[in-house]
Order: sequence, then structure tokens, then C-alpha cells
Amino acid sequence: SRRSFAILGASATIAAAVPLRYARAAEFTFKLGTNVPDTHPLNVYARKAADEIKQATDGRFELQVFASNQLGGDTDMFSQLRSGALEFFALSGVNILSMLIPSSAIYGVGFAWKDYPTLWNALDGKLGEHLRGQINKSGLDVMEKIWDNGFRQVTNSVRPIVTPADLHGLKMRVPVSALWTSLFEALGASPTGINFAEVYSALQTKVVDGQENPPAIIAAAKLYEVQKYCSLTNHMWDGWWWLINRRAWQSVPADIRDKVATMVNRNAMAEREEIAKQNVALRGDLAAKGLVFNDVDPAPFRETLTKFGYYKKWRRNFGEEAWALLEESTGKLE
Ligand code: X2X
Repeated sequence: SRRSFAILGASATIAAAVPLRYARAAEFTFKLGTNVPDTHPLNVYARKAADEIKQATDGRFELQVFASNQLGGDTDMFSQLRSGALEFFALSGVNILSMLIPSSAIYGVGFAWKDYPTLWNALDGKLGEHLRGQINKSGLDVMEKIWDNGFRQVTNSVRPIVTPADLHGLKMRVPVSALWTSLFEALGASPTGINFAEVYSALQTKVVDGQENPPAIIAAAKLYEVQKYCSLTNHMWDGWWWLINRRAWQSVPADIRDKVATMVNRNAMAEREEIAKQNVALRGDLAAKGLVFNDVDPAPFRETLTKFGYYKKWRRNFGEEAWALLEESTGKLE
């Protein structure tokens, strides 16, 4: 049939494109699972890392990137990582990781960061070191550099969000995480925890009115097709830790591990730069696709959270040590 003919043709092309020196199978094949579409910079730069690792290890280590929840939703991929069925998993510290390690969510406290330089200083510095230590204690390994997801913006199909009152009664999808639910409850919305794999269809079928994510995700996942308004709340920042199954990692010789880590961390830095560029460029692109943007003054949102006791509650939950590390960078949060 035409179909099998096309498939034969494609595999012949792929075989011809493999350089001879890599023709033998790699000694170590690690899969990375991610929850965002193929075109997102997380996947683009993970693939760049894969190419560089192949070169640097003479094909001994192969990194395979499975984007877009191909291996399952976050909850599934996280169990696979812990069991060893998956070797690498890019996961937000504020997302389901915080069910295993409550303090991993701390950088996601609402309206905490004034800008990127402050944030990178903290996460590439003492706060990040503390968080990676907590991840290590839980039995997982993690790469040094956190990958940028971005400052999060609220989209919905009902009305622009200008003040906290505009969120009242709005059905909001949030990731599966106590910190996220608590933020949107404090602001008067009705949040529901849903894995990213189901977000597009939840918006399309109006199970929820809105969601919140950075511009790079709104674009890559085409959320503008099922949302009308984008309000620049910058209400929290999020990133992905490159998590590692420890048993699998220890089966790799130290010199190869070093090379892999170097390439992964180097590409994390490149990914951060690309996201920064997209943050600027995408407002125009997404507006051209019909998304209606508005700027937001964060002050009344932060006041509402304070009145509601949000900062007090999370300070208690995270504990004095971690909270002090956070406030060292962000300034007083109350
Ligand atoms: O689930 C989300 O919204 C996402 C993709 O941003 C995270 O990984 C937290």
C-alpha cells in the first residue's frame, strides 16, 4: 500500500543519515520525559544537549527526548522516574514534586520575585542548593541548573483580570499542588488541580474557564485557540528541575556522567536566554492570533493575599529555615 511504501522510504532515509561511527547502539540510553509540546524551548534545548552528548561521548550515551506527555501525564512520569522505568524527568518543584518534598515548592510563592536576575541568583545560589539537597534526600538526583518555564500569566475565556475581584468565581485550572490551589483560593477563584496533559481539552470543553502559564507555553500548546484574554499578572515564577533516577545514573561511569551534566546544564542556560527572548516577542505574536492582553498592577493582589493570611500560612508550612533563604533574595514577604 502507499502507506507502507511511505514508511519504508522514511526508514531508509533515517538509516542513511546515521553517521557510521554512531552506527553501533549506545551503551547507555536514557529517556527524558517532558510535559510540554515539542516546539517548546525545553525540548528544543534538551535535543541540542542530546546532540552534544552524542558527540562528546562518541555515541556511548544516548539521550532520547519524549516531549508532550508521550510517556504519560506528570503523575505517571513521576512514578516511572521513581521506579526506574524513566531515567530523566523535567518536573516543576511546585508541581507534584511538592507532594513528596513539601519545601520544593517554595520558589513558587505568589508575587515573590521582582525580576529574573534576583531569581537566578537565588536558584543558582543558596536557595537552589538547599532545594537540590532536599531532592537528594528524597532519593532522587538532579542537575544543577533549573530550566526556565517562566513568569505565569492568567488566561481565560470570560473577562480580563484587572483586580482580584475579576477572579471571583472563575473556574481556574492549576497544576496538582497545594501552593497553587491555595493562591487561587485566596484570590477568590475556584481552582481545580489538573495535569498539563489535559489542559487544552479542559479549556476547550469549558470544564474550566481559565488557566495560568507563561507565554512560551501558551504559544507552544496553542492555548490561544481556546482562550480569549491574557492578563499579565506575573503572579508566580516556575521552572523545571532535570530529575534523575539515582540507580540508573550510578550505572553510568563518572566521566560520562560529567559530560552529560555539563551539556545539560549548558543547554539550560541557553534555554533561559531563548525564553527571555520569547517573553518579549510573544505578546505581539499572540495578540495577532486574537488573544487580548492587559497589564496588571500586582499591589492589590499581594494585599489580598496578605489579608487572607496566605504568606503567614506558607511561612509556617515551609518552616523558618527555608523561608529565611527565600526572603534573603525576595525581601520580606508578608
Ligand atoms: O502544568 C503546567 O502548567 C506546567 C507545564 O507549567 C508545569 O509543568 C508546572
